[in-house]
Amino acid sequence: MALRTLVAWSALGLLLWRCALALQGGMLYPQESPSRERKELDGLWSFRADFSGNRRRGFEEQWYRRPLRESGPTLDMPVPSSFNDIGQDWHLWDFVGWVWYEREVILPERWTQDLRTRVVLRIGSAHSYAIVWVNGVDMLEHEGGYLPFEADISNLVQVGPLPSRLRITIAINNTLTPTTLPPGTIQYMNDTSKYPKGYFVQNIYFDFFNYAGLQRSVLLYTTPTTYIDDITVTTSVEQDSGLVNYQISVKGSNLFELEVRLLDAENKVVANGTGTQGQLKVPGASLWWPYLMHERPAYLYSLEVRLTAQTSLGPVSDFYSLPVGIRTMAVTESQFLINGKPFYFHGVNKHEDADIRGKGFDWPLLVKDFNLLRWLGANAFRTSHYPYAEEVLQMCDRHGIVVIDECPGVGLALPQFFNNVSLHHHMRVMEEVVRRDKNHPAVVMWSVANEPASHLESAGYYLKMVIAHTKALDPSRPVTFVTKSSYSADKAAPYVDVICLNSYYSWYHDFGHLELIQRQLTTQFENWYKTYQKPIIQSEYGAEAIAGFHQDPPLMFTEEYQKSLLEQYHVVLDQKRRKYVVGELIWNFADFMTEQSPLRVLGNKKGIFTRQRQPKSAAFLLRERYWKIANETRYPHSVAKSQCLENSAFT
Ligand code: BDP
Repeated sequence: MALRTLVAWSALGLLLWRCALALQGGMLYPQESPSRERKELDGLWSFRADFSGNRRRGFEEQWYRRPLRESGPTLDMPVPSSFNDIGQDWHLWDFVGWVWYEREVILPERWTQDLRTRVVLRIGSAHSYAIVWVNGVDMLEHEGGYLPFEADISNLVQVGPLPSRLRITIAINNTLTPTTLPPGTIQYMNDTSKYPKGYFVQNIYFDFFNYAGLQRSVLLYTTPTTYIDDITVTTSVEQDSGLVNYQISVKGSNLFELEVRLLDAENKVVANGTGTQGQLKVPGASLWWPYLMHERPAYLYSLEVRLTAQTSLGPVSDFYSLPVGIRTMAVTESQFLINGKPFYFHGVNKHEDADIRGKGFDWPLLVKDFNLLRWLGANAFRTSHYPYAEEVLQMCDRHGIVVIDECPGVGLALPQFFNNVSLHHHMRVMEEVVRRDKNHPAVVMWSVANEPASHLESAGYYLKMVIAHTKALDPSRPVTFVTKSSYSADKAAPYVDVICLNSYYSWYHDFGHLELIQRQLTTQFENWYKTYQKPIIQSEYGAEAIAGFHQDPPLMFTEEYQKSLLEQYHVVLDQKRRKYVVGELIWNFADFMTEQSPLRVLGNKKGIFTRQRQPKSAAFLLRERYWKIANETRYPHSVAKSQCLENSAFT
């Protein structure tokens, strides 16, 4: 077996240290610690969509200058949530343009009086362009949904007598343009016999509803003025020792000391170090294994970093604790190795949406989805088609669910989307994704795009640059994009480490003809493998089924057809997975909302679960299959049992 040394941790772990991210500053997840506090601003915000013709009344009238209620009527808007499904007004559901959020908050005295405290405002995500004012002062702008951004607001809050009352105003624009990710276009309908003057529609080139708003938590948190700004961890294994390489960046002062300790799951210190970078050696380390791959999955250590510093105002200390999973990864011509063992992705693609909260982050939904993943015996998912909330990745780390982390590079369908401005933005988005997610052991691969028009020469160059940039940011992980082009036309496949293929045989092609799937899928795999000799993941396949629709013999849109289509795919996947196919991800975990179209019945119904997370027949089929594969591929070999249901056939 010729080992492709694309992603061997041991060789490359150190490299990562030298590869500083182009972005300034870290994006550590805000946590409470002896030196840090957080205050969540979730709950009800005041809200107004700017329905004016040019959507700019809010700027013309400077709505950020005074409380929003003083410039007109406001709605109650829950945060986190998408604003679209909350109201009863269809115009809000479909709104394109600027919406305004506002919230007032009173800060604790110690935050405003102790000048050794740094106060930060963090927005988990705002889709898609955001401007933030605090007490009417313009603090921050950010382009791109699905990723966090923050501003140090200490100067603003540490000024006067108590109480320190903050008014936070956030204007968000969900308009998609040829240079946003995802891209889109605005089309003015000029035929006044059909449309009123100024009428426009937003065209998008992807298949999910463009939910928008403050869809993740907004919070305030503190650090000392000299603080741990970022931590980068890479791991490798040498004989039976785990090696944890760390690099720490500190901001605020050059006069500091750092102590680093690694604790095991029982809180026992297993290694320690000092300084901004180093390597910790853990003899007999417990490795981080994916769910169902090993008897002891998802083992996490904690890297505790303690900073002490001298400042002009006196000594300060900071403390941050980062979960660390020790694991290795490598890609060969035909395998994806985790901890030196072949890993087979048997999982799902997801979306973040569900019922009235749209894409708003929600703990019950998160826990339910993880229970369903474990019930299913799924060991992986792709964050189709944008980075998910950080809390999702934390769950993956804890439960051993492997993640292909995808950026919002979806809908790159038109030639004009492959321009230099987009390329620059796409690279920056990858910097933000890697900066946020680099320390999650669950993340094993970056996906820079979904189904771009990769048959175009311009797309080939564009994707080559984005992939190269991503590899420079993080040489430790493989990089891919997901293609639907043919093996002979794709111009960017030469640059990926793993080929990810979407195909919809007997659904979008030769619909109704299930008997063609085996032939067409076999040809697909063989052509791609012959051309590239790289491992292949069937990154999407599936069929629509409306829960409760039944027909025998199976017809499209029934549960039976969905199930039969999957069965046909599985025959070929079973032949190829022992060779070079290293994964299968069903499209989709659950039904999800889309734009309205004659092809969609209240959204996309390719879920194996409904949008309310109830199983269709296909879910039971996949469950049986995933547990079977898990039991074939477990190390050391032993039979795993579903821990989820007592009345299950698998317990
Ligand atoms: C694939 C896209 C996915 C769609 C799916 C479908 O990657 O976003 O939802 O098709 O049509 O091509 O169901």
